[in-house]
Amino acid sequence: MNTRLCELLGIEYPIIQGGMAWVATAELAAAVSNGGGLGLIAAGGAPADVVREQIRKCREMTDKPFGVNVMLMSPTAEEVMQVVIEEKPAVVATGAGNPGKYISALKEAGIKILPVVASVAMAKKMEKDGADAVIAEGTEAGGHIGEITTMCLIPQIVDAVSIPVVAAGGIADARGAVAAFALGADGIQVGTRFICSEECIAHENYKNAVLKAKDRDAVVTGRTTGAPVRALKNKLTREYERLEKAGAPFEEIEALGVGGLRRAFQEGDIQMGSLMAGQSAAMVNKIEPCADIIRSYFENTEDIISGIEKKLKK
Ligand code: TUI
Repeated sequence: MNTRLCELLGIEYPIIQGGMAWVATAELAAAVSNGGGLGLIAAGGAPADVVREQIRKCREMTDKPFGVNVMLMSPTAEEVMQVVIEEKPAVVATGAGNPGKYISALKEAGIKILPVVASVAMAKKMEKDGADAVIAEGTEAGGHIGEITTMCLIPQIVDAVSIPVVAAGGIADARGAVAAFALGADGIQVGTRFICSEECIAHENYKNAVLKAKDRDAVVTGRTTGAPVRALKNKLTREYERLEKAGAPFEEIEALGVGGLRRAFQEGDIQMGSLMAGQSAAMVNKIEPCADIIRSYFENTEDIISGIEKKLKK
C-alpha cells in the first residue's frame, strides 16, 4: 500500500486513527504509529500542559510520525495550538471548526496540517489556506458530525480539491476501505474500531458497549442546539431527546452533556456517560492489537477488488 498520503506523512499504510477526545491518548497514538498508520493524540478539551505531556510521552513510545488532533471548539484550543507549535509533532489534525488562522504558523514549524471537514466549501477553503490534505468526515462518524454521508461527501470533495483526501465515517473493514478508495480517497481515517483495540485505555464498559452495539444504536442528539453528536443510545441520549422534544432552554440541554465523555471513558458509566461512537460500532466485534486492526483494512483488498470485477463481468 502506497498512496500520496503515505508519502506526505511518511507512513506505511494510508490510515489515520481518529482524534477521539479522552480515548485517543499517547498509548493509542503510539500503538497506531508503531503499527504503520498515523496515530493522533486527541487534545479534546484538555489543558495545554496535559497535551504537552502526552506529546512527550508518545515520543518515548514511538519513533514513527504521529500527530495531535486539536478540537477547535475547546476553550483551550488557542493555548493547545501554541504548545503544539513548540513541541512540533509531525501532524496537526483539527476538528469542529476552521483552523485557518493557525495554518501559517503550523507550516512555519514544519508541521503538516490536516483539517477535518464536513462540506465541499470548507474543503476548498482549507486547500486555499494551505492545508496539506483534508479529512472528509461523513455523518456516519461518531462525536460531533456534519450532515452529508461519506458516500456522497468523498467524491464531491475529491472533485473539488487537488490535495489528498482522507475518507472518514463508517469505515469498519477492508470493504469500507476499498469503497473509500473507489470514491477517490487517498487514505482512510478510523475512529470507532480503535476504541476496541488492546492498547486503548478506555474503560472496559465503554469498549463492551461498542462491541454490543447493533445497526441503529449510534444515535444523534443535539440537532436542535446546532452541535449534533453521535453516541450510543443510553439513558443520557434518551434524556437529551426528551429535553429537545420539550423545547427546553439551550443551557439546560447543554448542561446534560457536561462531563459526559469523562463519565463514559474513565468511570465506565454506560448510562449517563456519553458513549460517542460511529455507526460502524455495529461492525466492531472484537478487541485486537492496533497493528492487527490496521493490517485487516488492507490485507484482502485484492480479493475484494477481484470479487467486484467478477460480479461486473456476469
Ligand atoms: O470534531 C469532530 N468530532 C468531535 S469533536 C468532539 S468534542 C464535542 N463534545 C461535545 C459537543 C461537541 C463536540 C467530539 N467529536 N469531528 C470533526 C468534525 N469537524 N466534524 C465536523 C466538523 C466540522 C464542522 C464545522 C469542521 C469544520 C466546520 O466548520 C465550521 C466553520 O467554521 O465553518
